Amino acid sequence: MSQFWKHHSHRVIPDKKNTLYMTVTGRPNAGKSSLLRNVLRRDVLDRFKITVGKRPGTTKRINQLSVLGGELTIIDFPGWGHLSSRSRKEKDQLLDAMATFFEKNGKKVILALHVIDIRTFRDVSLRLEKKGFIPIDLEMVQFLEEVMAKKSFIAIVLTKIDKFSDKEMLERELKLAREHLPSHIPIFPLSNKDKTGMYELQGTFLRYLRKYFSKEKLRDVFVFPSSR
Ligand SMILES: Nc1nc2c(ncn2[C@@H]2O[C@H](COP(=O)(O)OP(=O)(O)O)[C@@H](O)[C@H]2O)c(=O)[nH]1
Ligand SMILES: [Mg+2]
Repeated sequence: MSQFWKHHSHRVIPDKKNTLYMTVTGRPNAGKSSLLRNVLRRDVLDRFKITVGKRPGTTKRINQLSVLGGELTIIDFPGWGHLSSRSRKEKDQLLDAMATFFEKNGKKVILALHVIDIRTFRDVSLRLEKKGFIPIDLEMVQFLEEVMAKKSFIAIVLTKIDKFSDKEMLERELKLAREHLPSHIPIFPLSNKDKTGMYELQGTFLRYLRKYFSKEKLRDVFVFPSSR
């Protein structure tokens, strides 16, 4: 267990018995809620209080949604990373709740998507790395790997690729991210806006979820790329 997460394991998210979990994590504004809006069916979204925000930290609470007759629980974690002293307590409480949840239920998390805004990668990760800190995104991914079962699926989603009008610049940022993220974890660059790259992510995680649930059942919850 990395030092960082050791300090954050007190608060408890109510546990549910006999459910598997799909989690979405990432800094505020990374595009977590937008991603869920793209992969979940509309009627499912209507039950899930997902807000997509312009301001960082819009999703303040931990949103949980029970699907597939209670067999799968989808969790949209709020972002963390506000360092202002006013929100520090809130941030600590959130990290506590997340760490506690993953330490208790990690083995039941079958699918974890960690979301990073590709535009912030260079700044946030590399600046920290230069100062001798492990970037928090990297730390989160390592933490997920530690607590989840070996056969579970972890992916890193790099969002907002549509923001690059210069394709060479995008390629450079993606290359940089690939060099700094663990090479054994699949990376999906995509746009929540124009849906570029969405198909690859959906295809991969839906194929994975079919190990647990029938295609018919999954169709009740997730958008299948072909049915768009
Ligand atoms: N252009 C663009 N904007 C995005 C993308 N993903 C998210 N956004 C925008 O980024 C902001 C934060 O998104 P949100 O999903 O609420 O982030 P969250 O805090 O991680 O849940 C919103 O204004 C979204 O519309 C993307 O791939 N491309
Ligand atoms: Mg959100």
